Amino acid sequence: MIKVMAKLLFRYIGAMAAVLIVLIILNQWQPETDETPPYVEVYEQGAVPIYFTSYEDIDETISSKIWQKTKERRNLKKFYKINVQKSDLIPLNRYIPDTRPQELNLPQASVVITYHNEWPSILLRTIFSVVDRTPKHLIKEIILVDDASTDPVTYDITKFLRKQTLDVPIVYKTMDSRSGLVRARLEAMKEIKGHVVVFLDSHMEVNRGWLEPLLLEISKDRRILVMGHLDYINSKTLDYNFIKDYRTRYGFDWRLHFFETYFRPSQTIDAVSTSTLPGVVAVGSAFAIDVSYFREIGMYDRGMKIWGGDNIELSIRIWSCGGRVLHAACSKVGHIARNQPYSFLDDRLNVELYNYKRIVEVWFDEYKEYVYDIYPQMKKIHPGDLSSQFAIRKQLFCKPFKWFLHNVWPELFPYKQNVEEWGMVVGRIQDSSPDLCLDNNRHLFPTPARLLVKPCTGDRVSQMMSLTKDEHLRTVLQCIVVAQENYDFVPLLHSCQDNKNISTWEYNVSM
Ligand SMILES: [Mn+2]
Repeated sequence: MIKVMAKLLFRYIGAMAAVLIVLIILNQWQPETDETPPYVEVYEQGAVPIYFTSYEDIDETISSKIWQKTKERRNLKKFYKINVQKSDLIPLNRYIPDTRPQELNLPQASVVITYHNEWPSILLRTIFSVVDRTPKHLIKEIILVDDASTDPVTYDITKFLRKQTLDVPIVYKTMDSRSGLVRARLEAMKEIKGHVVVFLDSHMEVNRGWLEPLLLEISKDRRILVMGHLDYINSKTLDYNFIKDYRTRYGFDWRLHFFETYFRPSQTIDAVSTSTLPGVVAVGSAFAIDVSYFREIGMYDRGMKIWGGDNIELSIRIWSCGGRVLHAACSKVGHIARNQPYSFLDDRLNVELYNYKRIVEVWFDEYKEYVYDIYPQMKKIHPGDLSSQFAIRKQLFCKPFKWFLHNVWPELFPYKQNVEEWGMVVGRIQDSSPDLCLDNNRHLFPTPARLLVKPCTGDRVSQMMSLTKDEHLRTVLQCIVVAQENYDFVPLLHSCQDNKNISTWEYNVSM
């Protein structure tokens, strides 16, 4: 009986040992001992493991023998409450796993630069700034699209670039005929291998760490368009200019003119210099967008011609269809501001009005009449096929333009809506003197500025005033408030938002 039990026990122990061996082989399981062999470590690229073994490095007077004795004499593990012998066997610069949230694994970007007759050193400096100031693991490629340049010096740029050893792959594309910014950028989209696309103008210099803040925002929420902040490179001196902590936002008026303005006070009240802030319209010169999101929302309106309004259309579409347009504070990009040098195939205004008509017909609903008021000639323009744009608006369940005006761009005032009167405010100093009109001097900022009187021109942008039903006198972008200056009271242009002290006005016909 005892023999049988002993046999069974041996068999049992034998089976256990076999299972244990299999486990060790499969899981590389190791029994815990104090004498662990040095770790085989994987190092960050190029790193050499450094061990702390030479105690003389700390104090030359202490020989390794003394150290050895110290180690033996004390129960070090008990004294330090850490397995210090094991610590000695591990390199000081050992590899540890990256345990940050997945979202911090920034996606890779493809940088798209389109150009038409750009001067070589200007374009090349743009490219070199991207190569030099972008971490290599975050950039998939640079895609250069030559939009049918006619100047041979621009045409030859690729020859110079191909001779350089750049550690970023460059993809070269050429348009067969002048196609404009929108179609050139769409052509680049066919080549995109990165998760994010960054569109840059061809006359820029990206600054340090420019890409990471853009990618970080996209990694937090892919349904965004995120812009860098543009610093100014002077077109005459090429000086790189910037204003410390200056934050800019962009807007547009009923002319669909794009302009630079400030943030509303309520948008910046809790912000610090590094806070991401919501924008209205994207600046086309430098922005990033998730490639799959960009495709989902229909990319650019392919029907648009050369240039003009493309950034307004894209931004309204993003906001109205559930996305956001953001300003990243820490992505700085130098941009050479210059007057538009490109030759338009058609007359420039006609090209712009064609694009504007596509925008307002699809997106502006009843508010398109404000744009037609300014450009009556636009009514006759045929905007081409808009069916794909209407289909996008329907498919994405986009909100009406009214929502956009209320929530994203409340500064833009529909001057005929909820008003007692609208028009020019005309007056005379003497009976014999010419008519003068209240004029906002084309002030586009919400910061206070003087209201002027000027000869009446009928200009809707500077002289259009509305007396609202709640008795505010306002321009398309500001309210008129009475402020005390020394002993005088003066009318000032003032932001209508975040302002509880807007003056009230009366319209007295009998006067
Ligand atoms: Mn530009």
